[in-house]
Amino acid sequence: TDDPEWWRGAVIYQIYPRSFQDSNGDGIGDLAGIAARLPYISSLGIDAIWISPFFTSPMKDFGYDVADYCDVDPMFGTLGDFDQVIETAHELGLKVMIDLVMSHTSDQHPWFSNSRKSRDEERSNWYVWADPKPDGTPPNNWLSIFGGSAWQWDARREQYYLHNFLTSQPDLNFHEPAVQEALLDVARFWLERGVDGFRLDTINFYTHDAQLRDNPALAPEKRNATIAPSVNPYNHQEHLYSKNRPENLAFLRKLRAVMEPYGAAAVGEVGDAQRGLEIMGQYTAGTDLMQMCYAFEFLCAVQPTATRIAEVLQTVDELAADGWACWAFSNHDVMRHASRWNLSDAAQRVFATLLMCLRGSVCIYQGEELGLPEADVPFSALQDPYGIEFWPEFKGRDGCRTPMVWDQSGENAGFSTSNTPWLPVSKEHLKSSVAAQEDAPDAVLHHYRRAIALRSEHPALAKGKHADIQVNGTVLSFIRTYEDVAIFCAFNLGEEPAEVNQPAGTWRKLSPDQPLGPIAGAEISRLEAWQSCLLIRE
Ligand code: TEU
Ligand code: CA
Repeated sequence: TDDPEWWRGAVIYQIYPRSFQDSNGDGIGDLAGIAARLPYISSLGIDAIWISPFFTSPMKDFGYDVADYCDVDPMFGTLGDFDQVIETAHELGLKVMIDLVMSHTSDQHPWFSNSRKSRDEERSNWYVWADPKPDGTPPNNWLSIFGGSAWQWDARREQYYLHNFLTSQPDLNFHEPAVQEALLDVARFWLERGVDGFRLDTINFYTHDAQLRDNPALAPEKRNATIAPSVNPYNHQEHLYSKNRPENLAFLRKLRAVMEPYGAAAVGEVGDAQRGLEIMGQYTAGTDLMQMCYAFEFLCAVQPTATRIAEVLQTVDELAADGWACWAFSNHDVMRHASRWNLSDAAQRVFATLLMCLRGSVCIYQGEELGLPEADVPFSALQDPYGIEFWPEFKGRDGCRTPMVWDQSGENAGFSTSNTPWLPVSKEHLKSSVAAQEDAPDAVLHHYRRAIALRSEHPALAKGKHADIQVNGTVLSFIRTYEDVAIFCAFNLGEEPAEVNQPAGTWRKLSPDQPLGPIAGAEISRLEAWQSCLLIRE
């Protein structure tokens, strides 16, 4: 389809390529593996895939450290393999979004090699270099998300360089016009190759304060009490100057202008514990910035209550009134939500239905549709530098990155023929493999398919407005409206039966032949524990 608004309300399936399907037995997933599994992805009824980075990389952050933006890492295959992914995806009617990591490169990128050589190279100013304070300490108090100062001393240039993430991920200097041009060229390269859009990594980190002012400490009342400073001091600083700078908008406008002739869409990742939705509002306002921003609100540690979800939805309506959110419950950075929220099977189904009823676009992360719990990865098998740094208080991101479980064949559940996949397949996941669930009509996988199908059949669910967001004890309800269609959605997020405020008018059950878990009778004044109900107005 050539609908320029294909992204609005779309269901996007996130693929973590290392862990999806290995096609050549080296224990690492690859592009040919993805191509082979596209029919499965298509069978879910989703609209688009987002593939986490597969570019040339030393893999210190598993591809989020790019050494060549315009080539495929040999580990993942070739540009030809990527062309094959696009071609097959398009044949199946799937859009392809790739993950561009523009805020920083790998320290192995030739741009950085040149920049660190001396202060008079062509690309000397392409990264954020600064002199030490008189006592030799870093230029300011900015912190890295992955631990310690955001500044790394470079003995050759005798200066510090900025890295918001690993020391091996130096930040590009967006105040240098040539940097912006080079990055726009990267976007053009992939658009010319046929991609339909981008997931843009950490867009609120693009620009830093040129005066390098210190960040203030975060006021105690704004702190997340569950995060001790010893675990990650980053969360106790207000990142006023190291990110969210107003100059980001000018670059995002240029990027959008490059995308426009291709009808491409972008979802920008805005990580900010305090101001995420406000920044979403800024970055998705109007029609010349981002189409969508990726929201962290439901990637939270604690299971969101009906009240919390209502509050988030209302805040988006206020702060991003003409913008657009992209929601996710799980991704490659956080504990899988089945475990993070400690969900029963019934709870998991209600949350899946809820996700498919949210105003915004939505992402599901590979294995989420199987209801996989977080895998238990022992320290000895750990790969994630973030986990290694903060173990055991924070166990890192490997537990959500273990290989996809396809069937019961061999040791590796159909993921790989290697004896040593890069992360071990979780034994606990085996019973939930795709093959096992395909044969079980009651499986979570089929529930996801039905919920996704409802969303794509009803534009009201995908892109309708909200009306009447209500909380009644543990019950969240809202009405989604689009043109003259209205759909009432109610979810009991609690362990006890609960009352529902019935909307006025005549309503009938939506697709009674496709029940979303147990649907209550025509009288929906009462929902059982962990039950949802969708009604369409006659
Ligand atoms: O993540 C950005 C980001 O905000 C994460 O650091 C997040 O806060 C953290 O992982 C929570 O556990 C993106 C990518 O998704 C992540 O995989 C990369 O490591 C990071 O950027 C650096 O490129
Ligand atoms: Ca491989």
